Amino acid sequence: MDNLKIERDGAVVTVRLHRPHVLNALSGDLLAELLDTLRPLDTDPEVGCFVVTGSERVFAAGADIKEMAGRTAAQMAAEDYFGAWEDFAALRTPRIAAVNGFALGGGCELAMMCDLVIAGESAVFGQPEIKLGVIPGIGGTQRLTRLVGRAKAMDLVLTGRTMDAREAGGCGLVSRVVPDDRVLPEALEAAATIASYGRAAVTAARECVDRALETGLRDGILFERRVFHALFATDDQKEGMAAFLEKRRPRFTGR
Ligand code: CO8
Repeated sequence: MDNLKIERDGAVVTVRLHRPHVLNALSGDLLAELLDTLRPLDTDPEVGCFVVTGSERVFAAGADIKEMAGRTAAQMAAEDYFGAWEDFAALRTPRIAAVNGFALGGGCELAMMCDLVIAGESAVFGQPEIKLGVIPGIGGTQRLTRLVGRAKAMDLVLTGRTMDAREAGGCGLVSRVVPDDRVLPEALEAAATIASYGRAAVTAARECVDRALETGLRDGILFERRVFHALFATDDQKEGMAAFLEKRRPRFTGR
């Protein structure tokens, strides 16, 4: 592992982006390592949540500009350059972005591919690609617009300006803004909490919330209700409700 540092604590796996000389710029090798690492863990029943983080200075300063700069349009298309980020987005294990410092371009897009974004007060978000003569290319125009609305997305994407954590929290990009030194502890705590719940319910919950961004209200409500009904086939539903009625802590088994 050259570009990542991986730690596992029980059911929580922390992935630390580690390319300090280029402010954690996202390269093809980094993406390949990330997917090679997370794919097997994604189907491990003992793993309940991923935390993705960077350093104190930077989450990720975007896609690796040096790697991309000389490529032709034909090469980009032939390789489907960075198309595999959608494989990261499609992982089924919940994931939390723990963001300190810059989350720019692809870094902001990576944060948006996570289920929770926990940011330090000094974090900086933005889609500055317009300044490089390009546009966001890992879902930025699509996810940002769904999360923060057209007005703010246009402002960020067309001017390339950055926003601080407070603004990002206020507009729906960030789940929680915390003191800088609390980012990783809060993320790990949230991850352990999520990992302690029944897996079927966690998967169902995140799929239903994400469905809200992709479908009409009537279809979304029906999808939610059907999934809700289906959870009554799990042992964890029986255990969760029995534990409540018996005034004890539930013991979820993932069945
Ligand atoms: N790629 C490569 N190298 C980078 C990147 C990057 N994204 N960001 C920083 N670096 C390098 C710098 O070149 C510098 O290297 P060196 O020391 O050799 O000169 C080193 O990291 C430190 O950077 P700075 O000296 O610039 O540090 P500062 O603290 O002065 O500034 C900033 C920090 C503001 C974060 C600044 O580095 C910056 O603006 N970086 C670029 C941010 C950016 O434009 N990001 C968008 C990149 S494009 C993108 O993400 C598109 C995604 C879609 C691609 C998918 C296509 C399908």
